[in-house]
Amino acid sequence: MTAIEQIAAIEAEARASLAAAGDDGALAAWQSGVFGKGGSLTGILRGLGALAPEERKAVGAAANLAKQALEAALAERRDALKAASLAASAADALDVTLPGRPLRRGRLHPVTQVRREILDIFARLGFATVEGPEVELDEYNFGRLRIPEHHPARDMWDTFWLDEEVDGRQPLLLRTHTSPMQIRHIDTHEPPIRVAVPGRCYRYEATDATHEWMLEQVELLAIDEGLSLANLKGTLQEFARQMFGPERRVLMRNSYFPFVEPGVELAVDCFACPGDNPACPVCRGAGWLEIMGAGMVHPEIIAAAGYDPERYTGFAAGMGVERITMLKFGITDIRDLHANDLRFLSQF
Ligand code: FA5
Repeated sequence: MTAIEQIAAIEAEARASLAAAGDDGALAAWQSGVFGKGGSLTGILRGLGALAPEERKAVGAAANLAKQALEAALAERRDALKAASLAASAADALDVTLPGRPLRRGRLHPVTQVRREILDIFARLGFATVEGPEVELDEYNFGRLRIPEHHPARDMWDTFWLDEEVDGRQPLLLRTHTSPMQIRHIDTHEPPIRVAVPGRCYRYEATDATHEWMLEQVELLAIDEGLSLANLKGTLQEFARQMFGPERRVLMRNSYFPFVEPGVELAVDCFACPGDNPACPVCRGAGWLEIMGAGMVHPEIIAAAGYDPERYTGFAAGMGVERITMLKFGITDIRDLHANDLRFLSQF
């Protein structure tokens, strides 16, 4: 084999082993195997001196060409390995530039928003918030509110009854209003009393645009010396002003509830019609939507709790939170509130 053939063989062999070198360590070993002290190409270059002058020129030129070509091949291989390793680490790396998936923000149910607003207004007027049981004794829901068994006023509040008993006491029912908390509260607290009682109530009701079988109420109870109907009226007017704004008209007219004397109800002018449309689902042409019953606490209830009704008087009110929500947001059908349709609920 001539020296030129030998150089070609070394180059071919070096190119093959370079292609097999897969990391920096292998590249360094290859480099010293070719260009190092005892390297294959170094051996040829070293032997040049022993050659005849004309042969030395040709072999030297071929050896230098081979050296340059192998150096270029090494640089190329190093770049290729680097690019491959970058691509591999990018493949399993976290791409921090990818935009996140947006979180859908929830919101409070419109009835919750309005309940909180009602309680905030009454808190500013000095009423503390307290709560009572939804499963109630007949005695508190009716009896002690002066609605004895077989009294026609029971027809106003038909409900769901339970077979269970609590501490041997029966009958139990789902409360029809928050008024039983009037009795529970005066039994356990001394005047002056000023409380607001939010909570769910249940009625055996034929539902329509303004009636549901489950409703929320907020009960108000104030007992003190010297309270009169004027205090009730002032409190409710201030509530209506803060809740609905000064431009909305409020009507107070007399009504009957066995546990108050005198009894009134509060209505707000209809938002859904000019007040004269008999087909209006909200007011049926009456022009007003009733939002609460109220009145002066019956003296017999104050006396039954152990207080002198000549000295202590009080007022109470029970308002429908869904009805107030309807007025507040212009909702024409109460049944939409608990139908759980997000397309409806997310508007408020
Ligand atoms: C009562 O429940 C009395 N406890 C209110 C009361 C309290 C009077 C204290 C005197 C003193 P009434 O049944 O009218 O009264 O209901 C009161 C309010 O609850 C109504 O004005 C109305 O806003 C709301 N409401 C009553 N029934 C329903 C119903 N089925 N669906 C939605 N809201 C109702």
